[in-house]
Amino acid sequence: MAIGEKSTLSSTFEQLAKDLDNTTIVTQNPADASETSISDDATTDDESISSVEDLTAAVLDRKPTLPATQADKDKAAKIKDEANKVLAKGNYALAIELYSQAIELDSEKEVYWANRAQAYIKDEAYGAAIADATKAIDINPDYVKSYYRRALAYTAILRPKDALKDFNTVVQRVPTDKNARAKRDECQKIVRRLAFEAAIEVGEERSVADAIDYEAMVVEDTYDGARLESKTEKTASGKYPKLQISLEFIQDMIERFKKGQRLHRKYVFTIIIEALKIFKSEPTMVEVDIEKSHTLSVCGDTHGQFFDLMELFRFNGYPSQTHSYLFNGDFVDRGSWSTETALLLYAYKWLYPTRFFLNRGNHEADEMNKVYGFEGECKAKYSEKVFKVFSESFSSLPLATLIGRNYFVLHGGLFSDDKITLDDVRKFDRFRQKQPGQSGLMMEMLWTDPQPQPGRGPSKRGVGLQFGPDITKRFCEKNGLMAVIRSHEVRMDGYEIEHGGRLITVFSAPNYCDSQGNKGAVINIKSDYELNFRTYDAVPHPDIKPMAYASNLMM
Ligand SMILES: [Mn+2]
Repeated sequence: MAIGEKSTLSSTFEQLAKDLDNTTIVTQNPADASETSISDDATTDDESISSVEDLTAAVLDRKPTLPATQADKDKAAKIKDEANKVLAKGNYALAIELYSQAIELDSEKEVYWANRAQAYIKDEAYGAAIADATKAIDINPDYVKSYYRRALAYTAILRPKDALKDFNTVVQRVPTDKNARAKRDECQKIVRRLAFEAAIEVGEERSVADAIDYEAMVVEDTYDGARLESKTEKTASGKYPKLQISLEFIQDMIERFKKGQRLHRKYVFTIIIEALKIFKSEPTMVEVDIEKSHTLSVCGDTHGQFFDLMELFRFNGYPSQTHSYLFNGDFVDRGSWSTETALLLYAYKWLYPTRFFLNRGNHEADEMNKVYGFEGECKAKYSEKVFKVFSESFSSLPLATLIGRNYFVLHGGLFSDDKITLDDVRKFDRFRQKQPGQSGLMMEMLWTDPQPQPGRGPSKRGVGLQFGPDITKRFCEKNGLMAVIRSHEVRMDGYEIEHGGRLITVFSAPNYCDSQGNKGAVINIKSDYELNFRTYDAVPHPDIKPMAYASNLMM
């Protein structure tokens, strides 16, 4: 894995580490998710789901059926060489398949497990990567690459303490490895910083947004962009001037972003805070019907791929009073135009509050933004305060949208408990917890994935769980739904219809991370509630790589 450029994030970590040299490390608690009942009285037959440890135990328990013959070993070695080539070319799924074949033939060779772990990392199946790396260590504790890969996977699922142990092992065994040492140091800083933030986070909830008086901010005469105009608005306590958004302003904003220009900080704050106010007024599950001659377009992850978002609007139509959009989470992180993407979507939310919708994704969360780029990008292009206000807005985003009582749209998927109904989602108080956390209703809505097998299973990504076609069918029947629409996973065709037609994945970041070669997709729905899929390819963008603002650890 190549070492990334030094991000702005790391200098902050350096400063924090200096500040923290005398701070005692305390145990970090995951975000509080205790108010949901789903973990208490689960009625599923599945005994162990969702933890990386369970997945790992299953892999470790796997015993070879027969000792490998020399012929098996030779064949396995050849398949492994082929898998290495395929992995280098970026075909992760095929690489995983080939390493699996090698493991079938010769299951006691640590390299096959360690290499499959690397392929899983590339495929974002971090839980599976941890399990394989652990198996490789079990076979040969001296094969150092296994610790390094497991550390990367732990980092990716935000378990820096576990990652740190493995990075320490690598540094101890290979003291000359500068890359590993740099990652170890970075990881140590993150662990300290999280401990520090947990320590200063006391009960009192202060709103950064409330403390910002954006109306009073002055836009200098030298600013060459369009300006927001004020209109006098009547309130109970009198008449006040209030900034208004217009289509002209948004069009100018798009042109600025295309040219690599920034928006004035006053407008950045104004747009985020105006959108935040609207999110706060919306229910946890927004319910929309589609009127005659209107269209609602449902999009999946966009991940800061602003130029591809422009392509989507170009061929599918820009948002308007008769063309609604729903963006189903993960519009920030990874792509290096996440601020542009989020600001544009928020501006449309402000302009068309009852026509334009956003669901929260698992990347609209602080810990993800620290690692996958959005926090670094906010600091590089605007300021830390801009990130803080964005973070506050993320905590206010609705978690789901119900379209015409037919389609339940949410970022991840269904739940660990069959008892959960649409009414539970409707009633869920999302403001009681700011972050999705490690368990509970919000985490499951934002993180889970489908699986082809019936029942529930451990998550290959190491967070959440997987649910089968029977789970989806029961949920749809019980709640009177035609289907569940979710995003969260790349699909080569941009979308996939699974679980007998009752589960649809839609993903709108074509050529995800500039490397996956997938199409993007959008679902257009009119008042007949039929689903019409359109797909599109990635378009060229300025020469800035994905993850340019991400933590060095992820590069
Ligand atoms: Mn996601």
